[in-house]
Amino acid sequence: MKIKKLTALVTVAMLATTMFVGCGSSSSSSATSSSSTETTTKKLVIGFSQIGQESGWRDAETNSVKDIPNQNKDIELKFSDGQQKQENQIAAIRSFIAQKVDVIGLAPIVETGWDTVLKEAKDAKIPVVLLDRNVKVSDPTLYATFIGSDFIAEGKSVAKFVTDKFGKDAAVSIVELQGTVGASAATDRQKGFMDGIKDFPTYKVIKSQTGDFTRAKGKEVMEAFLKSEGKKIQVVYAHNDDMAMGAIQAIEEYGLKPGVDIIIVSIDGVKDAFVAMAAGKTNFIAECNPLLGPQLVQAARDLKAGKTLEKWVKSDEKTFAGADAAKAALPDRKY
Ligand code: GYE
Repeated sequence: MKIKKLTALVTVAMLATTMFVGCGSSSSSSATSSSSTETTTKKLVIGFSQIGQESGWRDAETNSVKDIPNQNKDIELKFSDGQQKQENQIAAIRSFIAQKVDVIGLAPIVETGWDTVLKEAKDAKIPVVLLDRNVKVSDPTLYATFIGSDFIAEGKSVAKFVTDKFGKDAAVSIVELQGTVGASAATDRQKGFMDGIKDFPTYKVIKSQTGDFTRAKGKEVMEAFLKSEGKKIQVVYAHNDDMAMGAIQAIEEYGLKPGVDIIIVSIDGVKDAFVAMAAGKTNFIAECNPLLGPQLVQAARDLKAGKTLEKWVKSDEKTFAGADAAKAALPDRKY
């Protein structure tokens, strides 16, 4: 009797399982059939590893990338925010590889330390497109292309504005707010600027410290600079606009006039910087284009089609000096 009951139970359980499996298979077969109709229109999948949210520039780039699927119905985007940690970016790339995306986009927080994970992507035959910042790798075939700005040229253009303004023989005391330590955008902007003032031996960078590309840190570091150097400071060179905005606040709180008592020069071209320059609070902006989503799409399509890309697709950049230039440019600023 007991055995009979057990057999009945097992039979019911088996039936239920079959029904469940049957159900599952029918739904999965409908999924298969819908994906088979999709095979002709199979989406191109891009995995993008972003650095974080440190600046207005970064937000503009994020928006540009996140807009990709809206503008391109045949593209699926997987987006990951690294929250300022290289290890998070490496984990994101590994997860994109596991998910077998078609192309990986990477905005690398720092230049070094990417060899291993890029090799893994290469072994999986997934091309990597570097967006906005560059890497230093042992083998250049570890990435397909770098889409971004010439940071050395940006630094040089800032230096040229300063040397033109103060002239050959002036003794000029400069403080520098550096971007994220180890980032190509910081290293090269410093290099370009130093190169630009090298024939001006009376120009001195008297203080230089990182402000991590953020407004809050830019303000904090500028406060410390003002505390130790005070009115000696004639120029603030900020590696991005957000740190310049922080410096403006610090200078105002210190009781000096930014843009007048202290000349402020920075890079990016975000709207806030143009508003500040229109108000005379900052003096020079070297533009750096964050709207790289469409170029990432183009690169992904080309790679999927088997094309070899140029190793560096350079952004076009403009420079702007003074309140009038800022006022004229403001209505057209896109970020
Ligand atoms: O200038 C800065 C951002 O990598 C070019 O990163 C980018 C830089 C940009 O946080 O504002």
